Amino acid sequence: MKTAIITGATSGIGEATAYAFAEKGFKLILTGRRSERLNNIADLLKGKYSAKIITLEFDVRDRAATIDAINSIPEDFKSVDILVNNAGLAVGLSHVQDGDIDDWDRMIDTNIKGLLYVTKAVAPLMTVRGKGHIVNISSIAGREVYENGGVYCATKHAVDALSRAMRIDMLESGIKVTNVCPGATETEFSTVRFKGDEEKAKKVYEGYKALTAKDIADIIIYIVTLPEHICINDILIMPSAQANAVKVNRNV
Ligand code: NDP
Ligand code: 8X3
Repeated sequence: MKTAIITGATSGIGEATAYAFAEKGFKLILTGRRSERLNNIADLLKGKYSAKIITLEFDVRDRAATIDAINSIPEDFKSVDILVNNAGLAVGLSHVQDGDIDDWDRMIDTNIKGLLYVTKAVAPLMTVRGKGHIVNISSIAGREVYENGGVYCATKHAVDALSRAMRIDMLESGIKVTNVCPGATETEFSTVRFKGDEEKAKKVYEGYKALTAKDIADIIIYIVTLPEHICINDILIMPSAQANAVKVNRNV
């Protein structure tokens, strides 16, 4: 039975990935800041799939809390096979010259530094066994830049660069690295970007069929259950109605 850690498992892609992994019989370590949600999801999955699950509540921006949480993983969950570095967010939309520096800090600290802290803490659990698979959630925003999204796009370009770097650095430790780039996926992402404005968030997904969190989770399951000798290095998944980061056909 394989063991997976999923960061940001309290909603969206992370939560859907937790469901998909539990259905396949993985042992799970689910993480996030909202402990009530984490525990509810864990209870549901234990009930539905008899899944073996522990939850770790921490903020990936907090270096000490991240290290402590990973170090607290009990012995019977320590043989980690898969890390899904999913926790992340966009906050605000603005031209760089008008940007809110607190928003920049939240994005950079979560999407880049948080991903690095988690990776650094988890990697020894893989290197000691000479195998593992890290799945980093980047974005179409890691492939393109768009107006008003500069800092978020920069963080996701950094995830792309780190995925490529990790693939080189971890090759001889037997660790596979996959960079997953979703296009528009309907989750809490836009509500967070618009700081709780649900009306604005809803408009992002109007007039076309966006991806669902489950669509991405199903692809992650495919990626991590391929034979050991195969690694999907990089994958870009878009809704059929989306051509690039900004061009969406809203008349479908
Ligand atoms: P959601 O807002 O639904 O989920 C984000 C998750 O990240 C939550 O579980 C949240 O948990 C967690 N998270 C955020 N900040 C922190 C933090 N500081 N510490 C720990 N956990 C944190 O959005 P998505 O599911 O859409 O986002 C998941 C990933 O997918 C992100 O990296 C995002 O950039 C990426 N992505 C999303 C796309 C989209 O269109 N939705 C497209 C491309 C990429 P909690 O608040 O409980 O801590
Ligand atoms: C989320 C997708 O296009 O809003 O990463 O940047 S986008």
